[in-house]
Amino acid sequence: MIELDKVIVRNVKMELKSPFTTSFGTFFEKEFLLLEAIDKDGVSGWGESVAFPSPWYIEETVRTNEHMLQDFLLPSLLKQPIAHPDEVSERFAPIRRNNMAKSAIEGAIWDLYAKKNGVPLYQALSGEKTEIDVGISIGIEETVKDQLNVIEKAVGDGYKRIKLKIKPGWDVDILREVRKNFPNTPLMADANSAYSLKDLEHLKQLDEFDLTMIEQPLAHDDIIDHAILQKAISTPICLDESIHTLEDTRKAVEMGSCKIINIKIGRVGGLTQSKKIHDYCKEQGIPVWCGGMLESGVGRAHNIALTTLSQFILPGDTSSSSRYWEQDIIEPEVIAENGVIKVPDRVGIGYEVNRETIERFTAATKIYQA
Ligand code: OSB
Ligand code: MG
Repeated sequence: MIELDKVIVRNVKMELKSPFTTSFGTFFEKEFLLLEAIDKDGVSGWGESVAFPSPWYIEETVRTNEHMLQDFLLPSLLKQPIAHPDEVSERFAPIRRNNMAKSAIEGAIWDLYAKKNGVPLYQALSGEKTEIDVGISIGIEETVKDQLNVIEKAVGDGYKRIKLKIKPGWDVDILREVRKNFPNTPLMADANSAYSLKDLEHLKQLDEFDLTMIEQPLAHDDIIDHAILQKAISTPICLDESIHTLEDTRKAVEMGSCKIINIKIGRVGGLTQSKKIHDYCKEQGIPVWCGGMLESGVGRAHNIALTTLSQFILPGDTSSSSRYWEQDIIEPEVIAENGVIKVPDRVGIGYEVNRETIERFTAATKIYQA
């Protein structure tokens, strides 16, 4: 039984080493909620909300997450114990969407559960791999030269694939230039919903670059137009923003809207739902990979644990801590060496949180008592 004593919700701000630009805007720093669930025996489990301060990626924000946690999600967990983390998403089922808020506390409960059972989180999830292959997501730079330099460093670091952010006006020409300089590097592009079917002829030009996939070219809430686009291009489409549930996944796969799924734990409401989507994709022969949201070490640790499941065939976005942070909030920090992360075998998320560092980065703290 997991009987919670309290949940501490910290509002954390971490400086990014350098700005990160997508089709929808630029991140200069990372503000997020860090959750610590403490049970009656004093054991702590850690979770991270991947909601950003502004709703430009999907609709959730740091503040909507605070609201949902405070008024709905935490009260339902604090008043009644649970036997297994799978029950968290069941208990949250009457509450529509708000998946990032749900996932933040569910992740903390999974960590707590694994610690209480004396096992690493990846084993609690039935993960199989002891090391995972990872890629890197690279933001839009101001000049072609800058973009090529950043890619060159990432290739030198050994990442297994390079993901480039694209947008109208920064797509075909830059990809041609990148391909010319890196003819054999596994390359993909992420549009973060910057196009529509009006751009269909334009997007066909991407087929010449041998991309492993194009991620979320069309609207954040679309699966219909993506099916039309997928029929017109040979580059596999991967859906990110459009996938919030197993049902979204089933519909996208059945309609032929994509050939690959990006699973982000926060976007789909937690690890239990991520596993369900993973299992369905495995049955269907659809490759999956784990997306990133500029996470701190706690979120990274959850991504690593999930990626140990067998259908995570393609390298994900979980790069080294040092790709974004001067100092991460976990110890040791996450290290990808030649594009490989060794899965930690300590209990729970497998990394120690550094409470002093967390304290330094915390702007506000709220405590919710059972
Ligand atoms: O679409 O995958 C995305 C970052 C912020 C918002 C959306 C996305 C991303 C990334 C970064 O691509 C991935 C990472 O390194 O964490
Ligand atoms: Mg994406």
